[in-house]
Amino acid sequence: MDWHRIRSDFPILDQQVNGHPLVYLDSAASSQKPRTVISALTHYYERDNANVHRALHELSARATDAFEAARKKTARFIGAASEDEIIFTRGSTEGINLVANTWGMQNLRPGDVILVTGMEHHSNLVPWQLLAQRTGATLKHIPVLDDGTLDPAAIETLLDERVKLLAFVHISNSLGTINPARELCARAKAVGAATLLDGAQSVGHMPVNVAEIGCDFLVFSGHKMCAPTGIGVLYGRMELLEKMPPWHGGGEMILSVTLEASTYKPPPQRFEAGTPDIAGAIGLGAAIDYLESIGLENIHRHDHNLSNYAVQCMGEVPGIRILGPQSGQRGSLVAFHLDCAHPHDLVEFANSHGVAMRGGHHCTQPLMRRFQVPGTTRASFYFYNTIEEINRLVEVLHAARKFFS
Ligand code: C6P
Repeated sequence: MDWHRIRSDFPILDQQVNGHPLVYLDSAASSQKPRTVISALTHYYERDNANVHRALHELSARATDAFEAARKKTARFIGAASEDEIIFTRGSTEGINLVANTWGMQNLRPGDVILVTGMEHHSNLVPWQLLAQRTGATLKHIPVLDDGTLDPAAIETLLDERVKLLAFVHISNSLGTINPARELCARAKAVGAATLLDGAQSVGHMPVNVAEIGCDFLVFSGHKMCAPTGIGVLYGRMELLEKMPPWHGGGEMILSVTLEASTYKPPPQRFEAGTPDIAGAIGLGAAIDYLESIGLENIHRHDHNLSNYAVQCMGEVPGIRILGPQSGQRGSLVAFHLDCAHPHDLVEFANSHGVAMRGGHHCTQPLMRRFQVPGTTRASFYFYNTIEEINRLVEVLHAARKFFS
């Protein structure tokens, strides 16, 4: 693979920041966009822009075709049985809230258990807390071991017949841990629990196939996989979607409306009230084409090489503590704590050297408490990053040690 040529598909990366070449290491927060995605958006707004599903004129027909083609592409990309199992959302957060407010409200009773893990992003925790408060169900979590993996003994004891839903993150945004999705879904299924997989950090970084994994729901965000912000996906198994009531009411999700009551369309339209993010969905389709032209296996391998190399080199910086698995398979991010500097100060220092990282709790406050850190600094990679950029990061970390000591 010519990764340097692939990198040149991203115009934003070719710039100086604070007098240094930009080193963008914040893709776990949001990825950069290749020219093909930017062009798809420009083309849509310059040639085809109109509302979807509503009018019979040419532009509306073109917009509708492109929007629905993106849905089809997304279904194929994640191995869904039908495009009707793809609901466009604003992102992972909205997808999880949709499931909590529809499937959750319909299926949970006092005494039932919602099981999550101790490494969830707030998006996959707060909606379940709200749901537990509303339904009387109990929220439990699988604890995280010191090495950043889930405690297998606790899974054994916690996953019983009372569990109605297991909701867990595929790749932790704060540890880089890759959870064994297939195995966990099979165990949940064996006790009759439904499963929701938070793929915000995995989809677009590795092959993710819902049929192979066996999850009931999958959520992900376009902006973390080369697509625009404002578009995301909720995949749901049709057998479950069909039985779920609507969440948002409005245009496009109805069959008929009287002043007193309404009937609803089948999925996915039942869950897509109002004008959707048409350009965003088309951009997501372009991002999928782009990622597939490189190959998800290739991206995964490159991600893995970068993060393993980073763990090795960064581990040699005095006073550093790297969270999460230290070897083996891990996601493309390294979160760490440097004993001499607060994460926010370190992020500012790195920024003054052109290196973009994120510092703080990364929307995983319970996990920060678990590892007794106020927050971490996180370097996150994607396939457009290079070994040279990691070397630059390590140089900057050594310089930071001198500066803050
Ligand atoms: N994590 C990060 O810097 P949204 O905001 O809906 O696109 O994605 C939410 C979300 C859910 N799950 C996981 C595992 C995530 O990492 C994220 C987003 C970003 O880590 C922003 S906090």
